[in-house]
Amino acid sequence: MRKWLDRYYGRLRTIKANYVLLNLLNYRRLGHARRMFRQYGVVRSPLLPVSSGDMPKTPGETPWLDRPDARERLLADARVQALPEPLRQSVLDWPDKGYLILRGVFSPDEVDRVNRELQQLIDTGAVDFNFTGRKVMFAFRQSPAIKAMANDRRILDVLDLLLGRRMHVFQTINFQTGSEQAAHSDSIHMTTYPLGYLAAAWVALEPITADNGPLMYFPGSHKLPYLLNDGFDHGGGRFTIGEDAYAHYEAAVQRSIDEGRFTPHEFHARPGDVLIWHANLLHGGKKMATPNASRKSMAVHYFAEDVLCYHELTQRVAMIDDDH
Ligand SMILES: O=C(O)CCC(=O)C(=O)O
Repeated sequence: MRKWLDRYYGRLRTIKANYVLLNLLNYRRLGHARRMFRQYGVVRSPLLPVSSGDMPKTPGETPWLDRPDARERLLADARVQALPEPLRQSVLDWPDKGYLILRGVFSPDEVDRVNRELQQLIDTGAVDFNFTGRKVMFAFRQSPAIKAMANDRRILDVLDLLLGRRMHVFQTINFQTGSEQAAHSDSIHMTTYPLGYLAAAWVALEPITADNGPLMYFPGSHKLPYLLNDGFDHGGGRFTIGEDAYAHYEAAVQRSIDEGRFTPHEFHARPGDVLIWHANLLHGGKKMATPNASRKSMAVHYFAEDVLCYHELTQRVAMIDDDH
């Protein structure tokens, strides 16, 4: 029965008309897309499917640390020189590595509060795992502790500096076990115009070791060209999203990892440690050595102010609440 339902919902997710209907029902939450369409001259209703092919032909402004002179700019920047070590060095390394690690950001109390509130929300049925069975999406809308962690200034200040714009929470994903998700770039799921104005922070909410499916990432891979719908066989048409689009995307990512000989790193962490990654850094979840091991953690995805946010794979604009 479960398999049949999964297949049924999987099919529904490929029909573009369903997203148009969903958009219509959530019209109020498309204000951001309406404003950004106007700002960037995209002549299109935000109700309709949209993807990178519908964006302006000029690429728009590149984030300052994705430009060739990023390191010189960082070295000349008084804000960067004033940062304490080791943060200053990590920020200097960002243009080359595409990630940075902040150790011990959150206290055991802050971590406990998040774990407790999430467990309560799960126990009372106020939140549930999504179709993957592993992710609790958007729990920051119900949990003050999760909202506070996602909006913590210690993370946001670093993100604002790295992206050169004010960053805002788009979504939280809470995990109780490893995701075991294959390597991907967030920009296939959450895309911006101009490209690159997204970043993620991943918070360890218990000890993370080689055993419980740590986050893995490929330093330097953010410099690969963005792989979007026109770069792999997505199999979609005018009315449908290709049923195997994501599998084909994952295969294309794996090929570029193999060609680029990127080395996977694992984020082994203590509760409260944070890893921040670039919009295009390839990353995923390592297989859990102990099946179903507990791996409490949270990923937060952030968009920059004044950029258009949309979902390339499912070809729809992002719904954004004004009070996010
Ligand atoms: O936590 C993981 O295992 C992967 C998280 C991830 O890929 C994401 O949040 O984009």
